[in-house]
Amino acid sequence: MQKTILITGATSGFGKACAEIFAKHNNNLILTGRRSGKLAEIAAALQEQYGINVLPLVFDVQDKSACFNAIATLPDKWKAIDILINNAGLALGRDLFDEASTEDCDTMIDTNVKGLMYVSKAVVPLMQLKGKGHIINLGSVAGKEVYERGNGYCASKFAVVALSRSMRIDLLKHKIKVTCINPGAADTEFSMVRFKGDEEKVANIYNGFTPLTAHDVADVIYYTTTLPDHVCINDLDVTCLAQADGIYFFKEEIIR
Ligand code: NDP
Ligand code: 8X3
Repeated sequence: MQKTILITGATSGFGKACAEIFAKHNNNLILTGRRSGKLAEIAAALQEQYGINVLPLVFDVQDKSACFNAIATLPDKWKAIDILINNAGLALGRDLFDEASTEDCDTMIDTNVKGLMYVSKAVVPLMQLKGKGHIINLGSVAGKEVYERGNGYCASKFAVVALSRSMRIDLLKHKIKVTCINPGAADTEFSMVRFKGDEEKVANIYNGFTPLTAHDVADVIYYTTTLPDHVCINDLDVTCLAQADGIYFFKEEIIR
């Protein structure tokens, strides 16, 4: 059955790969992000390749009224959202707590936690009207274990894991599933954003091991949405072979 999937942060990485796999399986997509050019390009390419409908929406998830307005003004035919993928997010910096930028920390909390909450709170009433739904939150292994210099980012992802658990309990009676996917190191634009375009720092991050790709994670996410109505994957850690969890990494030298 053709579904409507809303994916935040669909201009790169996991969000873009999710858009591709859900499009390939003939679903209609609402794709969001801040980079309007990239979003329009991705939307046009998926529509052409798979013959599905794509609605691109440009807004910053940190902006509460923009989030609620984007969902409130959806054309009627786009309101029946089956699956929400709360993927938009970022890390900024990898500094000791006493040296880390307070502004970076604000941005991570505002995006990863508050943005996820705003979009979910805007979409849940539409799922309640349908009598079912599925919300997928992108947590992280950084939301399960803290690591040195992870402070603000780890805090934001611990919050995503906690919020997912709490949403799952509260939304149970509405037949809304809540899945928290917790990836380990994945080679996307994530590190370039985290290190603010410092190519030298980013160059060695994935040396000595094979990281996850965006498609690895999107495949797992897609799988969690294909199960029978009564079956829920609630919380799932996904790492590459070199990584046991948020701390233990095996490569030529231990990096944490
Ligand atoms: P990317 O940087 O490749 O993609 C991030 C996406 O989020 C982009 O589409 C970006 O779009 C969007 N985004 C960021 N900030 C905002 C904002 N304020 N408003 C709207 N959209 C925003 O990273 P990943 O695909 O790797 O990351 C996706 C999610 O997965 C994040 O939540 C991240 O924390 C998490 N994660 C990543 C891991 C990794 O190692 N890569 C591992 C574990 C979790 P735009 O810039 O156009 O707004
Ligand atoms: C991103 C993975 O290990 O850089 O969430 O924190 S990690």
